[in-house]
Amino acid sequence: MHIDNGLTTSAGVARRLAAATMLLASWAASAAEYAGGSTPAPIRNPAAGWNHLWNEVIIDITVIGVIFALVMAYFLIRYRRRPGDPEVGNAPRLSPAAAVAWVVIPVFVFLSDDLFIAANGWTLWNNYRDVPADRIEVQLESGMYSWDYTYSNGVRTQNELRVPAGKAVMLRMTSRDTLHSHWIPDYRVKEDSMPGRVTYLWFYPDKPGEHVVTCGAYCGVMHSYMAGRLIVMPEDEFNTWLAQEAARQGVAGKTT
Ligand SMILES: [Cu+2]
Repeated sequence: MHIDNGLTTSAGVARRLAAATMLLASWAASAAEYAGGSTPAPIRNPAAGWNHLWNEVIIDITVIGVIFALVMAYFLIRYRRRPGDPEVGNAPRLSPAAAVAWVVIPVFVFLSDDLFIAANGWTLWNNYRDVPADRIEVQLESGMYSWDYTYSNGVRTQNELRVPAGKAVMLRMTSRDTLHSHWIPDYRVKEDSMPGRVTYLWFYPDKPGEHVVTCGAYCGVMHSYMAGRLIVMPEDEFNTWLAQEAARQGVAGKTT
């Protein structure tokens, strides 16, 4: 029985080409839509991507390491020198083609794996730099030795960053003295803050909880004490807290 798999007849090929063209067009359309920001894109959480890539690398080097160790151990035993063996071995010489293949094929296999990991790293890096449009922004000024946050309504906190759960948070950072690095290990984000420049980082606090903020760049003798807390609160609790703080600090209604 003849089965038309779309590759044997010219009509089939044309049909496939048309389908591929439509697919490309729909990709282009969705990419343009995403760039235009008309549809909220799903959150590509850098922390999740980081964990995923980390596991991938660990599995990779473990599998490769174990296989190589086992093969090497087997060869060591199998081809060990026995009493009476000649000083110099007499293994058959490889043909030039076989010699080239022994170099090219393994290089290709391992480079493909490296390139695969590198491509994933590139994608992840882009997630780190691409802040979701639906976010809250907090300004941060670092100094020896504290983290000073300012919310958009003017509320200020020191060494305590409160954010609502389920919303991307972006920090716009600078420094009043020297180089610091705002590090939230649980969210796998760390970015330098420095005088005369504004840098940023973002993270996605998906559920309420408390996390450590610390400084990731040596900034002076008290560097190791430069720690703070990140408190992720349910959104309504956060809004209540922010309003109360605004009233307490006398900044209600003021925007920065
Ligand atoms: Cu510091």
